Amino acid sequence: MNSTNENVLVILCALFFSAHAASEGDDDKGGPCEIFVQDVNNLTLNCSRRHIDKIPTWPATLETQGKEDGHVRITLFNNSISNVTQLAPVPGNRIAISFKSNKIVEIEDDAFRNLDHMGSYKDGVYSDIDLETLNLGYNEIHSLDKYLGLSYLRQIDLSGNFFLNVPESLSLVGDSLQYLTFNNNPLDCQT
Ligand SMILES: *[C@@H]1O[C@H](CO)[C@@H](O)[C@H](O)[C@H]1NC(C)=O
Ligand SMILES: *[C@@H]1O[C@H](CO)[C@@H](O)[C@H](O)[C@H]1NC(C)=O
Ligand SMILES: *[C@@H]1O[C@H](CO)[C@@H](O)[C@H](O)[C@H]1NC(C)=O
Ligand SMILES: CC(=O)N[C@H]1CO[C@H](CO)[C@@H](O)[C@@H]1O
Repeated sequence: MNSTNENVLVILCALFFSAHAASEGDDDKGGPCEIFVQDVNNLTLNCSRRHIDKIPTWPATLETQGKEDGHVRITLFNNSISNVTQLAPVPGNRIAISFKSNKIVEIEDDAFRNLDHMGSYKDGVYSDIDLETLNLGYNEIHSLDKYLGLSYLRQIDLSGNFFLNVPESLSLVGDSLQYLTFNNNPLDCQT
């Protein structure tokens, strides 16, 4: 009886430690995101539901799988990221990013510098990378800095945040912006 119980315990412990070791091993292979190549022009970086609270580094193999003029979709849906710090460059020139359902309070001034035409300046030329779609829905954002300078943004989703008014910084992307989603904010209609 006792020895059976001990054996069960030993087996349970062995299972627990091997599962633990396996998940640590995955992290070592290049961060929490998975790459999906739909076709030569479209790549998705799935960083959704990874229990991460910081902007991750991209998998090391991304560099070789992307295409300079391809579309890249990055999804960070349903994590607990609170601070959007600078994202690493991605190989591609039309970028869409979703941060939907995180805990974002703060977006650093240089967060999207590596993904924006005007921000990303290397060897004397501006890059061809354009961040076109940005989903910041269902976070805890009160304001958007005017320094973001997203020169080619076409779509932004700011729904489900804590905005009291439509951020002035959006006028800076007025030329390119085509779709703004802004429902479910505590808009102060007096002002
Ligand atoms: C794949 O890329 C092409 C442009 O090369 C684009 O028209 C198409 O919508 C993309 N498909 C997906 C699923 O993103
Ligand atoms: C992304 O990964 C998460 C976690 O593994 C999974 O639940 C989700 O279905 C994936 N999304 C896509 C579009 O593959
Ligand atoms: C966000 O991250 C930056 C860079 O690591 C740091 O300087 C800043 O204080 C952070 N902000 C918050 C609200 O944690
Ligand atoms: C919007 C959404 O899908 N939220 C889910 C995110 O993940 C947590 C668990 O980590 C769920 O409880 C939420 O419902």
